[in-house]
Amino acid sequence: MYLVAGLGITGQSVLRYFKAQKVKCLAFDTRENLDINAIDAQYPGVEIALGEIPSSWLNRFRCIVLSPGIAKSEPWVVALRKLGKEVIGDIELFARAVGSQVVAITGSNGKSTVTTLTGLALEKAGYKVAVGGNIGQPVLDLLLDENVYDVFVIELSSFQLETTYSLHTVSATVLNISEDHMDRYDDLEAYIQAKTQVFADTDYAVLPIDFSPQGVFHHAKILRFGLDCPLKNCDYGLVESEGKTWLGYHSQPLVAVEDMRLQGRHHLLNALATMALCHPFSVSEEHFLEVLKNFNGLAHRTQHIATLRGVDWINDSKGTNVGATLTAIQSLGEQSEGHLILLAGGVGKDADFSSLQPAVRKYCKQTILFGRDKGIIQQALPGVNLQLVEDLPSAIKLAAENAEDGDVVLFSPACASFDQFDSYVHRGEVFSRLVMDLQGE
Ligand code: UMA
Ligand code: ADP
Repeated sequence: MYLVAGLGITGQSVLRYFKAQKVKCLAFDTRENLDINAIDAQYPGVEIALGEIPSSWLNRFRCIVLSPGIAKSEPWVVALRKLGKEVIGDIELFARAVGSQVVAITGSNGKSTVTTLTGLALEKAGYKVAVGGNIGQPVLDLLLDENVYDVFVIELSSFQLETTYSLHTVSATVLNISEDHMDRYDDLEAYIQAKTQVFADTDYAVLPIDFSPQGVFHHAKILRFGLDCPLKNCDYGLVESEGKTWLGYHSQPLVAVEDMRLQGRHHLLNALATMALCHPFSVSEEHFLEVLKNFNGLAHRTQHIATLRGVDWINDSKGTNVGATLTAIQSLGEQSEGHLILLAGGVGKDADFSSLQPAVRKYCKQTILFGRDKGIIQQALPGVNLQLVEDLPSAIKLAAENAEDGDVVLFSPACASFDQFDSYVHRGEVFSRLVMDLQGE
């Protein structure tokens, strides 16, 4: 018998999977006020507890399927482990059952972009591909799908990797490391350790040029990608040919940078990582070109929403950590020559916001902070032109009053959304709707 712990998107996919497999389980969520009516109706045989695990259940399960939002270090999880209960996640269940090839992507930023690009490139090359994981589509639902897939391309968070032990991948990457989720890890080292578990059993380890984790590779072949590296050290990097700069493999040009729809250093890195992840498969330069020529980015990632009275409004709600927001400020700041108005704030996850300071000073004429941890961010940015408001609608209103022709309003919170929104998607949708409402004013 299993205990499914957490009844969000992941927990509910585990319930569906167990139902299809006719596996018995109990279900539990720490949130006492969670509305479980819909869940209850769908899984009539499953007992559900909220708040605390009933003591009468303790002898009834041997394995916990833990949702990624619950830390393995929670005292009740630690206590259950001491009782000998096994703790796994949905990715581990997937790993034990999957019969096809898997490509896995983790890192602090760019995961969803690279996951999507890799899925598109493999599809273009004729593979039947399923894309899922932390990107929002639980992997177990992909297994229940009636389609038969050649390759699963999955985005993994550090949380998911903490409860994954037997995932075999054809290729896997840690795209980059910058501080995130410091409210869940003792230090950056512990966060890196969780991320590098993705290499535990991979045929090809795809690594940024400046990242050399120790002792996690076993039998893997290593592929390096990067921009500022001499090509001899890089497998996938930039190549000069015919007077143009290309994304290339060693000295072989593959796709001209000017042919990519998305520009910016981070997208060059994302494209190179995609090529490296596809290395073990048969994907040609024509396939990559088709994908990179047409890919216009995902919603909520530096997404242009509107130009109103000469002011560009950009939704980067997926900028949920300092590294992502820095990337957005730098790439848009260079284009807008210091005409940026930054809107940021939310749940800070114990991040060190001081690393934003040089870029904010250089590129942002004004910064408007909102949400739970606005005061913490303020303290980390001395000498910056800041204004503090309660919530996102007030921040948008203030930005609209202050913005002048030629300005760019960048909504890149550097924080999680859970103080005032359900998710980064909900937050991005609210931003986009409120910006569109400005049109009528
Ligand atoms: N929670 C409780 N008690 C519980 C269970 C959850 O309080 O018993 C809280 C968590 O602390 C968290 C929230 O509920 O605040 C959601 O947690 P969850 O584990 O139920 O999350 P799911 O709805 O299952 O969604 C998860 C991922 N969320 C997290 O890891 C927090 C989703 O990634 C992912 O798309 C989905 O599984 C499918 O795989 C979101 C995310 O924010 C986008 N990921 C983090 C990130 O990208 O930085 C890691
Ligand atoms: P993730 O899934 O890791 O959150 P996304 O692909 O959704 O990453 O991108 C989120 C944000 O991170 C983007 O809006 C952009 O600002 C930033 N970003 C994207 N790619 C990179 C990269 N390679 N390096 C640094 N920042 C990036």
